[in-house]
Amino acid sequence: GTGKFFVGGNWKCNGTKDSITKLVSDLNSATLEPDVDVIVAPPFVYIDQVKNSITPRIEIASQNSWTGKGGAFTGEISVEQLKDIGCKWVILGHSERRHVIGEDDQFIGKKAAYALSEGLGVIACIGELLQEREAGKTFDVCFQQLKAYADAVPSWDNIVIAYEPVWAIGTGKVATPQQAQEVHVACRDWLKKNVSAEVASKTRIIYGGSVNGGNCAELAKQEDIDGFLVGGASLKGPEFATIVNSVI
Ligand code: G2H
Repeated sequence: GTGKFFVGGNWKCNGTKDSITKLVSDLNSATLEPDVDVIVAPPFVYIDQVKNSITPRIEIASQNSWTGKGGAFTGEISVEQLKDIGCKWVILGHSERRHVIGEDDQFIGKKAAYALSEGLGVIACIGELLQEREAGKTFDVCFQQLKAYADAVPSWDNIVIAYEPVWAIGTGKVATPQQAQEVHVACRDWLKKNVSAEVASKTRIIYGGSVNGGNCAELAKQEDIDGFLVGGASLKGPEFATIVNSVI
């Protein structure tokens, strides 16, 4: 793998004050391998609660951020506000935002550039739809999404790429370790050709899509899988700890 293993828990639009109190307490009592960056991304409204109760061993991400400074943008949350309540990271370009909400590459690139300029780390998601995979367009789609980030950001120092094939998200249908590895290698190669050899060798590429306690170990063995972005299984403390501890 490349760099420090990175495991993010994307809680999506799940949880209540009570269920999150329980999840945080389970995470606080879990044994986590020291050599792993561990991040959780609660829904906005619970970030403050989580930040005030979770072990400092685990950093907080938001699941979205606005493209610029706050102001008259009803319903949006600014990067400055996220920093103010203790976020260190933001997940951007998640397939649910691309395909359910309708965010496009340019909009996502703008958000990434602004978040980075303010010092947040960006978990930059990419990934193909099932029909794109079946049409043999997986690499094209991933490269186009990578290019949108590359065109927008001044530096890759604070970016982790999350490859999440859309057909594997929340479906229980995980990519095989070989399928994931193949795309991770292709993305690294794209970075080498289009950004720099240094960025290609330093940027962590994590996998997301139905990762769980049972399949994480095989995926983690792949040379170019540098961690995971976990949805459903991150809502269970002990299982999330198992995934964190799958670091080789
Ligand atoms: C992919 C993943 C986390 P899940 O979206 O971002 O979710 O593990 O539930 O497929």
